Amino acid sequence: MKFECILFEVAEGLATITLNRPDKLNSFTSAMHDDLRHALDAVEKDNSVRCLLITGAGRGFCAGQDLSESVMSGDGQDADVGATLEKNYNVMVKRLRNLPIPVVCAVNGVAAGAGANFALVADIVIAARSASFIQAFTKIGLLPDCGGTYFLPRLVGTARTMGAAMLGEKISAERAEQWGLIWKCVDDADFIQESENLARHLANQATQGLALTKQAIYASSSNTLATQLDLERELQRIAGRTYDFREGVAAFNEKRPAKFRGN
Ligand code: T3D
Repeated sequence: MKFECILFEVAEGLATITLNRPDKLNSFTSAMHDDLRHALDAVEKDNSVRCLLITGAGRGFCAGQDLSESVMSGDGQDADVGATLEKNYNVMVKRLRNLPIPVVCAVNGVAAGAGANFALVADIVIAARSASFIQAFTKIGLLPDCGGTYFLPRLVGTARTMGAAMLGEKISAERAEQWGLIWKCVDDADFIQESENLARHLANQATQGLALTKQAIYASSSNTLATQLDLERELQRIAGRTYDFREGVAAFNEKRPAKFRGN
């Protein structure tokens, strides 16, 4: 498969997408969206893939929409930002959220605008200490998109969301970890190794159990306790019928590491 704006590889159950327009801080172009669409097609079709890792090449993670390709970059007469969201960003966010495997985002540098919220789509976000998150939209008269108005208040509450969205200030990776915006901030020197270790670990876990974990946790914000308990019961029934559950219990009882197959 040929890609123009990303690198894509699959090895030992781990698919890795690297946004690859480093000179422009990996900002999104329509060609990059096409590449991401095709990479996600490949991930969805390949049953051997048990974890997806997303990161960026160079000093930035992703600076959001490439503003030289913005709907506003011409005369702006027919600007319809909603159409761009509908065609590219919204589809991508929903596909990533619904992937039945863990998605890890390794934020190597600045993540701004749609790039910041693209990172937050992931199930687990790890960031280099020098990385940062900027809700840059306010500086160009837009509101947070790419799921930002959904993810941010759920992750950090309304007060911090409003501050981040209205002021557009840089939020350091350390602060993002303190706020609970991301899972972990790690020293730059350890970042690549730790991100890969984390993703490889997940690629060897009980994949179906992890898919059901995602499903239950993401459903919880709109469920009552009673509905959520019912959902846990139903999903645990499914998990309880997997090979990996049998293997996990057997491994515990036999005092040996489990060898999960992902089903
Ligand atoms: O169609 C639509 O418009 C709707 C879609 C909206 C979704 C969105 O994502 S809106 C938000 C778009 N993003 C931004 O507003 C962020 C713009 N970038 C920045 O504010 C800064 O670049 C950063 C704070 C992220 C990083 O600053 P810094 O000083 O570390 O780097 P820099 O020098 O600004 O950028 C380096 C290069 O990347 C530079 O190119 P050059 O001059 O060396 O050739 C810069 O122009 C380019 N770059 C950075 N961000 C973008 C970009 N080029 C195009 N689009 C970008 N978003």
